[in-house]
Amino acid sequence: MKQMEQHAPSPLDDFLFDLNGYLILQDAIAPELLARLNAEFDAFPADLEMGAWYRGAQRRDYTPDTGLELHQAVELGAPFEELIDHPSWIDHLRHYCGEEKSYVEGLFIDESIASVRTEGGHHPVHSGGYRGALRGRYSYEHGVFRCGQCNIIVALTDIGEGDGATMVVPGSHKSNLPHPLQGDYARGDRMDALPGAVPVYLNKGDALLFCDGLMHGGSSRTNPGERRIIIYRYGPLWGASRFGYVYDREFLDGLTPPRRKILQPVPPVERKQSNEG
Ligand SMILES: O=C(O)CCC(=O)C(=O)O
Repeated sequence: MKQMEQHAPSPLDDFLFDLNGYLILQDAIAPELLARLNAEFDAFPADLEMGAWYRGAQRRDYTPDTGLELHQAVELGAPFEELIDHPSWIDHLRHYCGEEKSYVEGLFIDESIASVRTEGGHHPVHSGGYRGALRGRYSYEHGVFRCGQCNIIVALTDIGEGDGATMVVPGSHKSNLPHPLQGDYARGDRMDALPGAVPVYLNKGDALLFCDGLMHGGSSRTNPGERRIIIYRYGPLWGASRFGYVYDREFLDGLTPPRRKILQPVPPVERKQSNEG
């Protein structure tokens, strides 16, 4: 198996990430890992009920229109573990949201999702700098990035026109005003024609890296077939699982130490028997 090269963020990456809030990492995963991940997707039970578990992951679709979304995808098997500290992006994540050059340097994955979208599916626009949660906030000050959360979306299928590409509003991670035509997330408004939004077309194996504070969502899939992506959300090591998922000891012990450190950066303190009372 060919090892991928470690990619460090370049000055151009930093400039474009600051400017736009996202980067496209071409050929981020090797064809053989792509094939193994797609084989895992082929085996997903398509009729899994909401809330039901498949291996260590749970079906939890974000909205009725997003399609099958398995949360805790890191627990779906070995190929998913390889994405945790993948050399194509891990140094970018450490740099953008890993509290670099501070006393709490390090990363944590607080959500991981395997997503299958079919015809008619979409994900309404959300986030943006305006009144954004601290968790997704963008910041660059004193020569360091301090993003609250950055996402990696890995494309397992080619994503072109009509395939339901992720859309972003470049620069919106720094917005001070609400988008006047944003629509309503809960109502399921589609973002296809949102002024300022652009689709991010990807070849299978490419990855999209973006600050969660960027306005983003998924355009309508109008083509037949499936769009397959994996989303890993990274943030500082002191973060917590958004939905309260915890890893069991056996799973953590089976990981390589660098991967274990990203899923459990601060191991719990074991209380020792006290002599007093
Ligand atoms: O499905 C997509 O393309 C976008 C996903 C998204 O917006 C999210 O998970 O926050």
